[in-house]
Amino acid sequence: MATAAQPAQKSYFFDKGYKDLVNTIKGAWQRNIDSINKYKDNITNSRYSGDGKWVHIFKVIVNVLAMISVIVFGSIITAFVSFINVVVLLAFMLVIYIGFSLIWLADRLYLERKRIFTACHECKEKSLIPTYICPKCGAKHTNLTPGVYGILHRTCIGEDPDSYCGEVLPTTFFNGRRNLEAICPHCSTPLADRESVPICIPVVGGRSVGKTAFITAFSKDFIDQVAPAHSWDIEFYNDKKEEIYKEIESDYLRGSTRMTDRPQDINKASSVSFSFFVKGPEFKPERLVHVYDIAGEVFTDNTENEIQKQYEYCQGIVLIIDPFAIPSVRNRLEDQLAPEDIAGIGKADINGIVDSFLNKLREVTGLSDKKMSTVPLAVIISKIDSAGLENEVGDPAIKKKMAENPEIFNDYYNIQDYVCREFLKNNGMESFLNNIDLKFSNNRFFACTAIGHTRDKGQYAPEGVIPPMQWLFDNADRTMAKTWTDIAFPKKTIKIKEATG
Ligand SMILES: Nc1nc2c(ncn2[C@@H]2O[C@H](COP(=O)(O)OP(=O)(O)OP(=O)(O)O)[C@@H](O)[C@H]2O)c(=O)[nH]1
Ligand SMILES: [Mg+2]
Ligand SMILES: [Zn+2]
Ligand SMILES: [Zn+2]
Repeated sequence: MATAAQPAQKSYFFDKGYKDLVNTIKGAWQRNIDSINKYKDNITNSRYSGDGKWVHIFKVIVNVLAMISVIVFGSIITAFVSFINVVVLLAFMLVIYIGFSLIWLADRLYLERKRIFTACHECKEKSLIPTYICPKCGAKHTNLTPGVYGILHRTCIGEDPDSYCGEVLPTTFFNGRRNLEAICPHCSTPLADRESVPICIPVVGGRSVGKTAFITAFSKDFIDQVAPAHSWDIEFYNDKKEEIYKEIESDYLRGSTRMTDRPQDINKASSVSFSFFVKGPEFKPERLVHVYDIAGEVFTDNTENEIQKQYEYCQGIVLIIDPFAIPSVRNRLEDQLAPEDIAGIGKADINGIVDSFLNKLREVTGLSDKKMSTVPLAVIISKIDSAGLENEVGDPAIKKKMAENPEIFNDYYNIQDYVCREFLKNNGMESFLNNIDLKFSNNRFFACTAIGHTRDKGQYAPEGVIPPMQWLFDNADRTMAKTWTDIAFPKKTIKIKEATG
């Protein structure tokens, strides 16, 4: 609980009460010393004032006795009274200490149990409690929790020593703290998280694999179809995110994608989050979805502006693979591709991307090579509308398998996982598959087309973008898993060995 001093009034017993006590005790002892000095003076005066010998002796005896009694009884009484004083103050301090500790604990447990934290949408740093801003004077309260400044409320004194603020601020989750304005403790970006439960999903992959197209298709379909079907309300995180959604809608309508830049200004973030709240009676508190779009360049050139802190706490990762970036697939099917599709092929080597991604993951999470990551990983083969890939990993391929051996191939998304792995294996990507299985204990393969056709040829017609996200969301969040149940994913996938005998 020890943190930087807050611009707030400390409770009496932890500040002024303690000083008052010290002064009282000091004063009492000083009075004893003063009395002793007075008796000493009496003796000195008697010596020089011409008292007779016997009178002087008498006065000496009386004053010495008085001094002794002050030293003995005065000290005992003063010590006793001081002791009572200390005990009473300590008792009050203890009661208050226990009081704020219990409420502090309740607050902390609530945040932890509900998995509430703030994932800065700008710098991606995680904080349990952001820096709250006093609505009256703008003072920064870096630790607005129950404590020595108050149990349920604290009084802001402001940061300027010459002016007193006096605003009373709530310090817990249950009396309005979430409604105060907040900023990121690391980069001071204004936050609007309102103590919601974040669901953070980065979308990773090389340049031009279709990350932005995937996010566009997912966001539009989730907000337009999935949310209304479940009676969830969507609210954009802030105006900037609403702007992003306008771009998403216009790209969706035209069937285009925007190239995601890595900003040249190194102070700007390399990844952009599209963030929105999902609200509904089942979500208490509301969920805050962050989908991170990262320029593919970041994975090929190692040129990101900031470390992607979200890997440390994200609840799921989408790894997109452009099938046409696999040499054998490209060689076999290139002549069936439209010129726009050839131009849009991902250029980087997939194993290189994965290695670079794993390095970054290791960097932020501190996971050792041997220790597998437990974060759910959805590996998605994109652009399956092109060159008849649907027949290899899409719906026709799944139906064919199902007809071939209905006993083993009895679950649609398990078959999709199976055909995707088989496809990658048959195209020289076995080491990639092994690497994924080794590093991610919870992984599932999917195939999708985000645009549904070659780009700029009309509105998006996505297929397969929602299932991987449902799988990730359900893994991330128990309440989601109970409410978003359009697809029931079996716990176990089909192993290639099992199926081939
Ligand atoms: N046929 C087809 N082409 C797609 C699809 N998705 C993406 N593409 C093509 O791939 C190109 C790149 O897609 P983006 O979504 O911009 O890829 P990205 O991964 O965001 O790329 P960077 O942001 O540059 O790293 C697009 O211009 C399209 O030509 C799809 O579903 N079908
Ligand atoms: Mg992009
Ligand atoms: Zn920040
Ligand atoms: Zn204030």
